[in-house]
Amino acid sequence: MIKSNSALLVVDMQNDFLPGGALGVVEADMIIPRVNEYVRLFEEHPHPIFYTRDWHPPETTHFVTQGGPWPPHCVQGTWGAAFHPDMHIPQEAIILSKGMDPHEDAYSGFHARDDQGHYLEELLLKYEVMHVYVCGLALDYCVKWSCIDAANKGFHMYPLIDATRAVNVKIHDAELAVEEIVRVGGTLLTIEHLREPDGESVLPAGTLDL
Ligand code: VGL
Repeated sequence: MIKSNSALLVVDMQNDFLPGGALGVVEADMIIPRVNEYVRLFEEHPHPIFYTRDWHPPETTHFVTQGGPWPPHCVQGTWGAAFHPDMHIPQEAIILSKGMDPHEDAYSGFHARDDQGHYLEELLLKYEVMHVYVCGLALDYCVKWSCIDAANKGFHMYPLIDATRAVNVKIHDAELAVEEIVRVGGTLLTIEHLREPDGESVLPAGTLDL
């Protein structure tokens, strides 16, 4: 069951983070149907749905070409920055962009703004959201930092662990990310918990297939 005063945050489901993209996350395409299923559940109620996107300028200190950690990706207006074509994006959904400043990494969705410059936190407060459900890419970067910021800003936070995948620069990064999210108060959920009338519980992290 989805609580009232909830919102869904779909993080960075962009071509460059999917297989074939500049920073393609292994098996990220496999989560698309599940992400779409969450979107439909939130749409039915209806609850607000936010989509973040990395939206970098061609030159940024986020890229190796300027001394940063990552190959160029999600450059504004390019194919790589577009949402994957199989993503279901309702008309009412709110698109938020981040990483436009040439000196910021902007991993967290809380650094993202809508086309009028409103940050995610302002919009969540406007919609009286208390519960933030988070899915998308990548678990060990933008999903993790979005979850941590949500908790720090006082929201209840629920990572949807069947609708995310990790970059795994190091092999245990996915598990470490989950541990960190749980430590700051996250409640791990899968689709069954939202489909069932009173289904919500904490899953033991050891049983997860990430
Ligand atoms: C991301 C690495 C670099 C993400 C963004 O969306 O998780 N990861 N930039």
